[in-house]
Amino acid sequence: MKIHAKLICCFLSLVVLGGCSKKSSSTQEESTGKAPASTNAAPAVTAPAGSVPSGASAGAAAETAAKMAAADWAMKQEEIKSDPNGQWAIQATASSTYNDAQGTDGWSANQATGAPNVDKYGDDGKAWTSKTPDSGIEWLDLKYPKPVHATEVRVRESCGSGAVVKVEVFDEQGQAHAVWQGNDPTKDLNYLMVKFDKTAFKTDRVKITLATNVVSGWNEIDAVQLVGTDQ
Ligand SMILES: [Ca+2]
Repeated sequence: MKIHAKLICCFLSLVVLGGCSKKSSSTQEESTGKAPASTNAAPAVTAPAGSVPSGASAGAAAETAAKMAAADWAMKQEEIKSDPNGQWAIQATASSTYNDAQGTDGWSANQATGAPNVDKYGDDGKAWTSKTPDSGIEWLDLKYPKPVHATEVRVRESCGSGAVVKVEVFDEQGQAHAVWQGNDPTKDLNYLMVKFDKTAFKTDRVKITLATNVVSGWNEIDAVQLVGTDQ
């Protein structure tokens, strides 16, 4: 019941702010002086600005563009989900979890294992998130069933997207190799796609580091796919 209420509140705040809050109370946000989360989260059903004619045809063009974008998004999600070279994590640990969630509790590290299961951008217990929303560096460490020569890591972000700052894979000796470090461009419910030259070693472990202070509100990760091959 508590979670239900929390989700509804989150949804409402999403509608109002376009951001990713967990605790409902706007009073809390006001009292901390935190600016509303960025509104650059692209609305799923509005037209690109500045390029449409006026009148009814504008509305129709906008609707078509939105539908096309939504279809592209769905196709991409499906393609990734069914990638024969992709694996989903089977174990995970994290620097911290919301409400100190353990095991299969909502927002625990384990919520980032398995295939993606968050349907809508926003706060959702089926994703991992850290204990606090904006305090700084947090990490998620994931294990995969099969060691592979890796070529890509795909991080599905589902709330407060854009806060990943580093992706590492580990070799057989347990040595970390950074495969990406930078400014995460991910917006909304989507993947950060990190492609790199095929690793000479095999890996079955990925570590995602976030700087939670760079995107206001809760930064949640639904799932992480490791892509690679035997040879
Ligand atoms: Ca999940």
